[in-house]
Amino acid sequence: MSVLPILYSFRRCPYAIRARLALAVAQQPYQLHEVLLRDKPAALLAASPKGTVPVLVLPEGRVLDQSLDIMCWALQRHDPQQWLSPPGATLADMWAWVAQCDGAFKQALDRCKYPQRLPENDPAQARADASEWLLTLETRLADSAYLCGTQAALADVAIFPFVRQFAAIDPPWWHAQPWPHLQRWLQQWLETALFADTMRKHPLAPNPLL
Ligand SMILES: N[C@@H](CCC(=O)N[C@@H](CS)C(=O)NCC(=O)O)C(=O)O
Repeated sequence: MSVLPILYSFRRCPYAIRARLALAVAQQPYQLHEVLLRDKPAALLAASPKGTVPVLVLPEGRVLDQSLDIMCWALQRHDPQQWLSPPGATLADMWAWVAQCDGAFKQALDRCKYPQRLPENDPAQARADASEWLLTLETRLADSAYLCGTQAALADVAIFPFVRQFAAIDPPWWHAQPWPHLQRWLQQWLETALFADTMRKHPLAPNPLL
């Protein structure tokens, strides 16, 4: 068994991105196993039969197969930027934002991204549904630099990979929206060294990281 935790990950998956960001900021070493979602390794399915990524297998055998659990595990070990406890917000405040992202927004995002996959999907309605929540973020970010105040926190990091995915569906449309604060917030995250590191390409074979 590995002495380091093993992270099964897929580079572009927003859930995996949020997990990798938290592991990186928390300076937790791990071994990265980049996987193909259409050809999942048996070891991943043995650790977590539901077959989604990210999955973190700890050296003692414990398996974390939810991205938010991986974020919390990493940040509870080391949280140098106070992502779990930003001034002026509680964990409950942050979970509320993340629940909106992972719930209704993610559904609308998938309907925008894969318009043909769902029967009777109306892409215009999907975009309108997604935009409704993005406007909530825009309103919030007009008042404060980050979702939970003046400091970046778990809510921002958990959510921006999904907004990134939405923005990438139709970049000219995204840039034409009257959402300057949201656009700035996303752009700022995309330009961080942390994000660049997290998005480095890795071969499919296991790769020691950090
Ligand atoms: N609730 C899970 C969701 C993870 C998830 O759905 N990941 C997608 C990739 S973005 C996945 O692995 N899907 C399985 C597949 O496409 O086969 C989490 O937060 O980790």
